Amino acid sequence: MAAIEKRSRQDWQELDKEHHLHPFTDHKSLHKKRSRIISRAEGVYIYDADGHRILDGMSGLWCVNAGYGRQELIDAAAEQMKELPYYNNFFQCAHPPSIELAAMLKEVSQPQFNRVFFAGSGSESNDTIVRMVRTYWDLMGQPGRHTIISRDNAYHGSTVAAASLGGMKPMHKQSGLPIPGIVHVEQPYWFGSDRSLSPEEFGLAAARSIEDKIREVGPDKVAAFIAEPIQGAGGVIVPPDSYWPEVQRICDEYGILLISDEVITGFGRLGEWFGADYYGTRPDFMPFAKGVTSGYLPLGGVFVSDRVADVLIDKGGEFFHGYTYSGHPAACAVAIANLRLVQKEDLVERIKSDIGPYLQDKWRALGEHALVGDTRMVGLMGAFEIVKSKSPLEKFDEKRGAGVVFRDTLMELGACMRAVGDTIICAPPFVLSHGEADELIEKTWKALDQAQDLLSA
Ligand code: PXG
Repeated sequence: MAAIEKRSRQDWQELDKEHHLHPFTDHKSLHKKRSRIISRAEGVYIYDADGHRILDGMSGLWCVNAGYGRQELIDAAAEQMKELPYYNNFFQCAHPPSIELAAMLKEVSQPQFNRVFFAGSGSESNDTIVRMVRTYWDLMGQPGRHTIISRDNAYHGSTVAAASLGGMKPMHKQSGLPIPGIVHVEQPYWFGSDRSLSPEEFGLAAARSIEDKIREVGPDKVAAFIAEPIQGAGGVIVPPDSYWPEVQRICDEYGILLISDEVITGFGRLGEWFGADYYGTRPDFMPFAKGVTSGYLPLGGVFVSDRVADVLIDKGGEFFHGYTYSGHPAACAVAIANLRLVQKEDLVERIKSDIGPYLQDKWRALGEHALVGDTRMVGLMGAFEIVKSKSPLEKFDEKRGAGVVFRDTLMELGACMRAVGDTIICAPPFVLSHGEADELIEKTWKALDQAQDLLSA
């Protein structure tokens, strides 16, 4: 029997307004127009309570990689819930789903990763990393090494430690963050710079800002550097090719732990299993979440390299950290089924050699529209920039909300992407067909034309 009652759209909206506080939401403005109620989904489409079909160009929130309605995942959850709906991995216990998944994750990751620590979300995973990184250096006899370097405009989650790692200024301002021992350097956002350097020169300079920061803080005080291979929530910031090799060089030279935040890029999004594989880095930690279960149940975790895990195990004693839902059995069972599905359908390779290049070509062509100043897409993770004029380059006044005008227009046409300021971002499910890619692009062109009329009115 379904647990959810049948109600009209208006009833849902009213109840929502009265009782529900949403994440990252200005409630006063939401209450003026009410929430869009999404009531079901199938394949790459979501449906609202009025029955409108919307092509989901964001895979939910960068997570429904396998698409909606996958019976294998539904069955895995139901069967595991019948067998063992919950037990913990504390107090010298474990259960088959958490063990099986840990072993499976080892198989798809780089050779330095043999162990995984489970959490319930990406934010929790990054909290775990702050604790583990500092504990590692304490155990190495270097307790002064507690500073973690991150980047402006990074997103690493919303708990106190994860938001501190993040570089979102409004988040810091609202709650007295970052916590001590977390500092930020510039992001490798060439289009957002004054473009006086070539992208390659700019990439090197952005990487070297990490080295400058290490010298400023003191090399014996820096514990780790954390970054998303491609910044996601910050606007799909694809670094110039020169960036990551230089970052790896700097981390190696100063003995600093490298944390590759794979919450969005993990499990195939870039056409490789991880962003670290795509860029050829060798991280010491990889936090993950989202795509590990295709979002069907919440699960996060951290790949911990032998360099760190061996020290924690040999010298660490008890690590005073963990979550009730670390390795939740139903979530782990769904993750196992999801990874098998990704393997069986060869979805990572499909992104690399089929749907990725197919969508990328069409995405690049959007650059011919008068409103589009820059396009970029790696695997199935892309963005374009809405501009007022291309030459000379002129952006819209922030208050004009050009990105939101486009996003809302596209939604009316039946497709969904996200606006980060005037940057439009897109990350469709891995199972997107060629026909669905055509539909997404067609609707984008139409929405750009309509947005252009609205913005010039
Ligand atoms: N790291 C990265 C790179 C993320 O993108 C997190 C950590 C935190 O994960 P949890 O599971 O705690 O949310 C994320 C999450 C957006 C948006 O608007 C992006 C995220 C979350 C919510 C909204 O793009 N990413």
